[in-house]
Order: sequence, then structure tokens, then C-alpha cells
Amino acid sequence: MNSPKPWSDPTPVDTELLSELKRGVVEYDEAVVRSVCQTIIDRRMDAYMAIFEGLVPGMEQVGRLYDEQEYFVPELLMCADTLYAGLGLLQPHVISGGGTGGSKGNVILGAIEGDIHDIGKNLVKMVFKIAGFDVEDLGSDVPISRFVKKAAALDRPLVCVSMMMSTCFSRAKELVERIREAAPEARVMIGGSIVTEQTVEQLGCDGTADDAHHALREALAIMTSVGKLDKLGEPDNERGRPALAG
Ligand code: B12
Repeated sequence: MNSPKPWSDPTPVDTELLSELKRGVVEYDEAVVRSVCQTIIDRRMDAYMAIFEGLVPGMEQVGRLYDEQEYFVPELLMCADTLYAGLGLLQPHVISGGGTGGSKGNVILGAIEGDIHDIGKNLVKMVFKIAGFDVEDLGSDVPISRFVKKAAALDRPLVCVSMMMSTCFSRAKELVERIREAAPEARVMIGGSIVTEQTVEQLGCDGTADDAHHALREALAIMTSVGKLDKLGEPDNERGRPALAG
């Protein structure tokens, strides 16, 4: 988890644009976010960095404002819409860098039943897809039986569960147990802002990560350990991230 961030240090101009992007998300100012994203694209700036150093920190700040009761659910919804507007513009400018060697394996991804948060899950999906995994996104609020059925139908899949709500803990435990029974060769990763190494141990999962790019590193290590990948499972470049457009 302590590896360096998988992008170059931003220049002072980049830093200014990233701050604007963050502010746009926090203030749910979609016009600002759209315009900054367009500038980022026009300047051929690193779209991946802009997502993870601009949009995501904006949403983290929103979470703090919610904790401090300065923001409530309506603000969260507007901030999420604003983030998605920016993501929609930036995402096409982050492309695959690891096209060699075909698929890196099957990933089943979803937010667990009872949980409708989908931003983190969708970022994990983006990063895994551009790295060469076949990702089946089951969506959010996904019943345990759907995860289990899909896991049993695929060859040594990696099941990625997103969980943002502590109320979902017992459901996650049941999910892991049922996957172990129905698909013993599947591996299970869990993540989300409330997930810790202790959660992973308590649930009997195979791994976790704090963010999407560390999730990719962990997924590659797991897929290599189950024999789904050989050394091609190395991250696509020395920074451990998919390469960028342009
Ligand atoms: C935005 C938000 C919402 C939005 C979600 C919009 C959407 N489309 O997703 C809305 C308004 C819908 C919402 C609703 C609710 N929310 Co809310 N929400 C948030 C908030 C502020 C930000 C979440 C977010 O998007 N973060 C940004 C993304 C990029 O980060 P991330 O999700 O953590 O994802 C990264 C990593 O965790 C990791 N990751 C994610 N998934 C996975 C999976 C795997 C396998 C791996 C390896 C890694 C990984 O990689 C991601 C990308 O880098 C959080 C605060 C927080 N601290 O998390 C609260 C928070 C999650 N919400 C909370 C609550 C309580 C609620 C509500 C109950 C509020 C209410 N009274 O109605 C409802 C619950 C609805 C439900 N049943 O799910 C609580 C949960 C508390 C708890 N311990 O259970 C939080 C923590 C706020 C708080 N501090 O109280 N919420």
C-alpha cells in the first residue's frame, strides 16, 4: 500500500487545475468541472491523475463535510452527479497500455446487497478493464446469489466486492462462505472506505486495497498466485498502472 502514486508529480499548472476540479466537485459545480476537464483534455494532461488527484479528493472532502454535518444526502447526490460528469469526460482519455497476452482473467464486480454506493466500484472497473481484465459488473445492491452463481460459472474468477456500509458486514461474511462452497477456486477481494485489513481477516477474503490502482496490483498478484497469469501479470508499466491515451 505504500508504493508511490502511479503518476508523475503534477506541474504547478496541473496542480491549479486539479484544485479547481476538486473545488468543482465539492461545490457541485458541474459547469466548472466540465470546463476544467476539457482544459485537461486539450492540454493532454494525465487523465488518470486528474481522476485520482482531482475528482476523487473532491469526493473525499465531501465525505468530511458530511461527517461534520455541513452536507447532507442531497448535497452528496449532487456532488456524485458532478463527479460522474467529469469522469464521463476524462475516462475515454485513459486507455489500455497492457494489450499483450490477451485477457488477464475474469473479474466479477459489484456492490453488495444493501449498498447503492457505486463510484468506487466504477473506478475499480475502469482501472481493471483498461489493464486487460474481463470485468463483469453486476452493479450495486447485488444479491449474494448473483455473485455466487456468476463465480461458479467462470474459471478461477476474481470476485471483487465493494462495501461502503458497515450494516452489510454479515451479508459479506455469508457471501464469502457461499463462494468458498460453490466456487472453491474463486478468489475474493473486498474494498470500500470502511474496509480494513481486519475486515479482510474477519471475512476470510483474499485481499483488499485502499484505492483502484492498489486494487489492480493486488488483483494481479492474486491472479498470478492462482496460475491465471504468469509474469505477464506484472503491472503494465513501471508505475503499476495502465498507460494513457496520447
Ligand atoms: C457519495 C456518498 C453517497 C452517495 C452515493 C452516490 C453514488 N452514486 O455512489 C449517496 C447520497 C447515494 C449515499 C447514500 C447513503 N450513504 Co453514503 N457516502 C457517500 C460518501 C460521501 C462518498 C463515497 C464515495 O463515492 N467516495 C469516493 C470513492 C472514489 O471512494 P471509495 O468509494 O472509497 O472507493 C475507493 C476505495 O474504497 C476502493 N474500493 C471501492 N470498492 C472497492 C472494491 C474492491 C474489491 C477493492 C479492492 C477496492 C475498492 O477503490 C475506490 C477507488 O479508488 C461516503 C463517505 C466515505 N468516507 O466513504 C458516504 C458513506 C459511505 N455513506 C454513508 C451512509 C450512512 C449513507 C446513507 C445511509 C445515508 C442516508 N441517511 O441515507 C445512504 C445509504 C444508501 C445505501 N443503502 O447504500 C456512510 C456509511 C457509514 C457506515 N459505516 O456504514 C458514509 C461512510 C458516510 C459517513 N461517514 O457516515 N452516499
